[in-house]
Amino acid sequence: MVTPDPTKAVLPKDFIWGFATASYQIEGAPDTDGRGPSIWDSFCKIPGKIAGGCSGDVACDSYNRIAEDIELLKKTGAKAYRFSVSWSRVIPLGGRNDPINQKGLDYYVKLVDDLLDAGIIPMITLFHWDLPDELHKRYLGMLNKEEFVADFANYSRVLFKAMPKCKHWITFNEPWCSSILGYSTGLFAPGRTSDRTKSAEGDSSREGWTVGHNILIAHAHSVKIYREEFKPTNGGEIGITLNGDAVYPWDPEDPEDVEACDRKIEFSISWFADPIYFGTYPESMVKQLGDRLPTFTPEEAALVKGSNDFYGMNHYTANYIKHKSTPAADDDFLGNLETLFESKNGENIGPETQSFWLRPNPPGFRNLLVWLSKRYGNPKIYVTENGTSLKGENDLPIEGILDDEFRAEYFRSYIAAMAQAVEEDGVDVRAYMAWSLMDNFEWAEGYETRFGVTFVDYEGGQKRFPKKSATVVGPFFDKLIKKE
Ligand code: PNW
Repeated sequence: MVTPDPTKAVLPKDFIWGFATASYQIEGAPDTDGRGPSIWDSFCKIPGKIAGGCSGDVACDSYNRIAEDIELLKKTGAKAYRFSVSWSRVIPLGGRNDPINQKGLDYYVKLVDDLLDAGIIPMITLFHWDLPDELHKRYLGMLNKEEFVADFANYSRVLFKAMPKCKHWITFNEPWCSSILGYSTGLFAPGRTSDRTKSAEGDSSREGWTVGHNILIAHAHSVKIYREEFKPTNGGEIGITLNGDAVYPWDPEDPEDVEACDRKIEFSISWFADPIYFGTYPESMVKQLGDRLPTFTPEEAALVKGSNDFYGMNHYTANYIKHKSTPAADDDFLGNLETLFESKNGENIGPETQSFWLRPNPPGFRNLLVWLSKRYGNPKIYVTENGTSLKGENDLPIEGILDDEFRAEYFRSYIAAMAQAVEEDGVDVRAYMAWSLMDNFEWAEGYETRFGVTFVDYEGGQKRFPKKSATVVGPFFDKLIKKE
């Protein structure tokens, strides 16, 4: 089914849209101008961790081709660009007493200036998973609350000070992924898990929850610094970006499946959003995890509560949710339930993509926007990522890759669902960043999975070729955004 073209402008006049990327996924140049290694540089060196045994060593070579990338953005008509800073480019060893690498910092200062000159609003993510490797070696990185919080505070301050012209800041990208994939399943750097076939160290029953807790406190400190030391003079705003999938009960007649749906969202989103909006963890998590879930001191709870100027939302897919009747396993992180692509009645959630976890289901986006808006008191929402891979895209000849109607239709239908949530349900969405500006290093899936609206020819010297989808997003938003 083809989504009808929007007939009405329903998004606010100052709505901003654009594309997102992340440092380790696009920059390459791991040693250039004094950059230090991150945990992803080290993780990629471990055999078997990344599909095809590849790394971000070259990626899209964006560190050297940033002028070209800005041209790409201009061609799409984008109003904004969300990118992340590589911490170890700016402070190669990462710590608060370690030297700043001026050349690394200058790269981002110039990027902000060049974007603004091109009429594009910069949106900076401070942390998109590439922790300086030295901090992991020194004190186990995000597992160490005192050290990590102090080092992240220092790093944030360095960036806020250097880039007063940036008015949109995101502290952490998807802390769920850092915590669970990095410290419970071990699929992402630093790869810690209880599974001794994958890692010599780790405790999946506890470490993920500890890391999530420490990230929340680091986020809150960074927000306090921004609000007290920078916001009064620079204006600007700051928030966190959380990932979460939409949910449908596997059996809509079974109240336990219906209840498990909320629990699924609580274990992914509310884990972070409840402390930020209410100062407490969700009851369902406290109940299942007991003392494995850390507790906030009253000072910490007060610091974390209210620490969002906007809600950053990354969203891709949906699942059918089936409750489990047996007690939760120690390494369970979903809320004691199963996530499925088919319902009891045999309905399919959406077509397959190249990503095992991703099946498009646009109405789910609207449902989740409504759920979030209700639970958190109608916050201002920035969609900071949304996009899809295509089954078998990498195996197509270039003409096939450039004709990515499946991705174009994903964007039309997801953006239309978002517009409905705004118009009919009163959800306050103010920004939308498509993932991603270009094909890039898709973490453990390497380069086989492409998410870009621009094809990057990895074998042919990282040349860029816009796909059909790159030309679709702009005109679609043009019709949806009010002119006055
Ligand atoms: C997000 N999952 O990650 C990230 O923010 C991006 O860096 C990434 O490239 C993009 O989505 C596409 O994957 C996710 O396994 C990675 O459920 C994995 C999952 C979800 C999000």
